[in-house]
Amino acid sequence: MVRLSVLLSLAMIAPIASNGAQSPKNEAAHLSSVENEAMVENAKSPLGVGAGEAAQRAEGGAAQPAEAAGTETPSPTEIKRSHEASGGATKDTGAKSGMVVDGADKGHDWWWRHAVIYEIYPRSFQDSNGDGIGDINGITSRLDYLKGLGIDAIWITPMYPSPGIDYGYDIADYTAIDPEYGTMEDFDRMVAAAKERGIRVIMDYVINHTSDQNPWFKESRSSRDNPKRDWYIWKDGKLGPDGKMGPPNNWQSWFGHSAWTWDEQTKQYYYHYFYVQQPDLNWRNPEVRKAMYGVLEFWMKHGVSGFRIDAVSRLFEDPEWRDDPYLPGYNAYGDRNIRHQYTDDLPEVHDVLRELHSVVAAYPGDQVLVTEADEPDIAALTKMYGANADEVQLPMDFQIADVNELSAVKFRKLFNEVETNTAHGQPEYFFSNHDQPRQWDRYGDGTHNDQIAKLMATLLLTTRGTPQMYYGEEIGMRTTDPARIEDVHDPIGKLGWPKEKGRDGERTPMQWTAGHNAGFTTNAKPWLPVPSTAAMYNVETESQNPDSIFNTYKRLLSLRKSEPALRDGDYEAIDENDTHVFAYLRKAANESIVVALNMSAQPRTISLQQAGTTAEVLYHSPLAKSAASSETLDLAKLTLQPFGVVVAKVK
Ligand SMILES: [Ca+2]
Repeated sequence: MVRLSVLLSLAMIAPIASNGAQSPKNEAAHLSSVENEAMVENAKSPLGVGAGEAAQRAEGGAAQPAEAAGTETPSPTEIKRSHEASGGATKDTGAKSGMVVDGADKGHDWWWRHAVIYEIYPRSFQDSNGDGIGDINGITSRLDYLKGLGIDAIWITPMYPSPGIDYGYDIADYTAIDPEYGTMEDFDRMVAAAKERGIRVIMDYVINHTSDQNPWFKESRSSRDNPKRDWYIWKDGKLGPDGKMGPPNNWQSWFGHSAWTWDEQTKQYYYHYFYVQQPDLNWRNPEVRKAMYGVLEFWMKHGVSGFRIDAVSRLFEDPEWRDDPYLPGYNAYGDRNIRHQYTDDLPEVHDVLRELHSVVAAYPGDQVLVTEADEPDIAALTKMYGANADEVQLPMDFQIADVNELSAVKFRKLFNEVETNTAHGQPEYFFSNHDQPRQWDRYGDGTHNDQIAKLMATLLLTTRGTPQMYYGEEIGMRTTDPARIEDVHDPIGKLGWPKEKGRDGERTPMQWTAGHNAGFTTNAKPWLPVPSTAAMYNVETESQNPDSIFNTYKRLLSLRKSEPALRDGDYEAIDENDTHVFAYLRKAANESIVVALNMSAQPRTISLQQAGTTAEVLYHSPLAKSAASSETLDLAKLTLQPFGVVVAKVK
């Protein structure tokens, strides 16, 4: 689902952002609810079905689970062990203070701990049949490219049948492929071809709501006594002081106005956190859980290796239906500001995450769960791992994604927090995705943007964690908003124009070549226009230039694989008083790699003797005139150019 609060800081960087104007998204972000301390009693609903049982039901019990790419040993829950290094208590002792983390066990080589995940927006990646819309066969045709780049897994945003109100995040059928993107056979072929190349497939799992065109909802709204009535949140209206019937309470939709919509036929309101066409599922109903866990089984049988769970904090609402508290002022939609206290981050979310974990853990292939965890701080993010490492392996770290300025101080603080949090879990880092302006626009200064793109690549690919890239960031794609309201596809942009131009700008077609429509489609009219910058920033052109953004990514991805310290090593910040240069060590048993990132527009000379005396350059940008890779650096006196970076092996 949409990520809105990520735009919170955009206003601060307005001068360099392509669409830096304060937007409804930004203002809505201010409403983002923080943790809710006084929350309802944690009422655990029964799962109602064992994972294995659900697996059998999902496809008549006949199919064997498909082997995922690079499948190793099965991943039963008992493999989870304590994280001794960080002092986490073991499962047996009932960890209360410490946490244990799935994958902390050095004896098992969890693929997702050292994988690089690449997010594909399928509509915009590669069109194979000339209709101007990217598709599954298009992705398959680019798997060699992804393998060559060094990608281990792809997360594909929704390709399920959908009316497209929220571009796929309103799902009408969870176990089918939208004909716009191809067929189930195309999907199976893609997964098999990916597996041959050692690439895993992660599916988007939109869990909070369905489309109003989903047959489940159609049944639910057909009558008050339909068996699926309780699959969604239905409620009588409430008489207001004026004697008129109104919504049950003051809950607001993320997109403005009441979160309740009146249904004339059955004379009740249904609840939707997001659009009117996206009714929320009732996760307190065991049948809903059973059906949604069956969805996981279905895709695992088709060979996927995990799921990215959408908008997970919104799964539950206050069972007492209390009004949310008002905050001062009004939002961009003209509503009074409220805190989403009773509709966000209820503790029962974690019951569901544990259940999801057990469903996928019963399958082979080390299935991974990634969450859209737009948590306000490290403590909230840490909770996503689960007290016994029994929830999510990879919560996406939006804190680091959304620093939105090149600040050595801020990045150091956040990366240090990740190291010292009680779970010491594996973080997932990213800077761009389909919901926010691309990093080129949010972190660029207008003068050194290409060099900054290389610095961001270094930051992403040399820190401890699982990096997630967004298609096109490896060639420096930038946000290109529509020029006219008639051209806008994203409903947010239609609603908010011209202040808010929506998310089309970060979803433009992948730029493969300098030729017609950047090689994305043979159609005269791609679904979104190809930006003019594609003439310079494309895979074909950049491949020829050893110092391009593309070749920087390639080099760093390759180093991440070849250098154990970058692949698996510990992280340790060094020279921590420097306000301009963010420097750190990555340490494995037999090697130590130093990384220094100059986050300022001036040359900086630093001393990193803490790391050692000399170091051999693995990657250096921009390359100093005298320098070549294989150069030996004097760590006592090291000069970095504006936004310059160095990655070097300590001798
Ligand atoms: Ca197509």
